[in-house]
Amino acid sequence: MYELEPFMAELERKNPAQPEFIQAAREVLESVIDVVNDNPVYEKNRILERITEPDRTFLFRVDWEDDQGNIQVNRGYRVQFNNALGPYKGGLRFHSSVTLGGLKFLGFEQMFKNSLTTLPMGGGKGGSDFNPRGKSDSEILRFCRSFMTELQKYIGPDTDVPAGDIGVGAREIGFLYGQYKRIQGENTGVLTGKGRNFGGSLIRPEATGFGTMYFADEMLKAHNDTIKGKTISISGFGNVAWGAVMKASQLGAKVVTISGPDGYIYDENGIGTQEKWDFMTYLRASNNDIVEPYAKKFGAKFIAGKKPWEVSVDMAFPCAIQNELSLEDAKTLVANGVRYIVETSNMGCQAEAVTYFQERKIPFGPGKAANAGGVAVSGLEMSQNAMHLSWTAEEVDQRLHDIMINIHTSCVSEGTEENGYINYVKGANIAGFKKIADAMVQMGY
Ligand code: 2IT
Repeated sequence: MYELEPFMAELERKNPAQPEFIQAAREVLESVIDVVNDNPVYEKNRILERITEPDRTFLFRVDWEDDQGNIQVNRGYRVQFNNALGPYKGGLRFHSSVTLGGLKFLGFEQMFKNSLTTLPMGGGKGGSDFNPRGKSDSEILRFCRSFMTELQKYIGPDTDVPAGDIGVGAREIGFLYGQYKRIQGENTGVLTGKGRNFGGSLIRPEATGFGTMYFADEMLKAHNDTIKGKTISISGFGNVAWGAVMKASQLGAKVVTISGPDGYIYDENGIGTQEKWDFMTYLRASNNDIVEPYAKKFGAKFIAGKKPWEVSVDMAFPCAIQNELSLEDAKTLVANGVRYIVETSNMGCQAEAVTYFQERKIPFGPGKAANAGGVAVSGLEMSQNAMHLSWTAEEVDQRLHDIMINIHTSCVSEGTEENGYINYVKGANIAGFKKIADAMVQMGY
């Protein structure tokens, strides 16, 4: 029999100063421990010990030259967490907060998320503490070249397929892929999120945001409700927020906030026009990491230094970064009448906030289910690359939609409690875990 607390104590002892990894592991283990103890074959195969230890981790130095001719030094990482279901798959994050522990949490989450998509992908994550804020395009190019010069040793289209994440969008993927191709001399699906002209999939840029709205739509249907007419708050202003804002508007909801490190925008008219969506893309490409210019351009309010969770809405979608929504924020949202939370950033809510929502029986969709559309379309990009052809936007969007509906169904079947409350966290963790654990058992140690 596994016991949660002694297991967690040992995991913490082995992974000191990795609080996010411990937080992510605790959440999954709390959900799956009964399933594991009911199936002795899992303990016999030491699945919990094996699933909480990455297969391997690469840590390397990245030297690059800034525009003044100074040599800058950053750290690069790739965590290959688990490849039981397929090649390691997961994004690269360029952000000043990146640490090994942070990437281990992301790789761990990625493994279960990828399992939920039902596509053949294992879990991995990588990145650097390089901060794109204020960097010129040529600095970003030089950094990407240097980063890939080392990373290319460890990845390949059938072994490990990175993609984007925070700070890594189409521009960075293009630079990274260019360097991979220069060194390896091959056109392969070794990265996803590529440009349209060199193997990228239609709908990949929109996929995470579209997917979270498809998932939300299913959540509402399961509660005899509809997304049409709902008022929504979104945090962040990058790729994920952009896709989510567009799909929410198309489904008839009104998004009233986006946010950045500088504060949040409150747009009472709704962020519902192509011009506003294009402006979000422009803000991201400008490398300044601020949203304030939106307020001036569209006559909306800018609230400096605050998060959007103080606004009264029907649904809240954290779309920025881990732990961005605290217990205090959860209390404010609930006091203001929020009815659904759809975590779209990876582990966007602190553990106490999640518990607070669940105790009040507020439907809470966890990131590893709600945001799986991004990596799902990455998986579809791999399929298209392997076949050397490309699908239409309609075909990719339809497959994405079906995958999100299936993920919702899996959450409901594994997570519905006796009182009828759908515990999406538990459902996603159990459904994601079982496939990986069974594959590991079947393949031996
Ligand atoms: O967190 C995520 O799922 C991603 N950053 C996307 C990963 C991918 O391989 O597309």
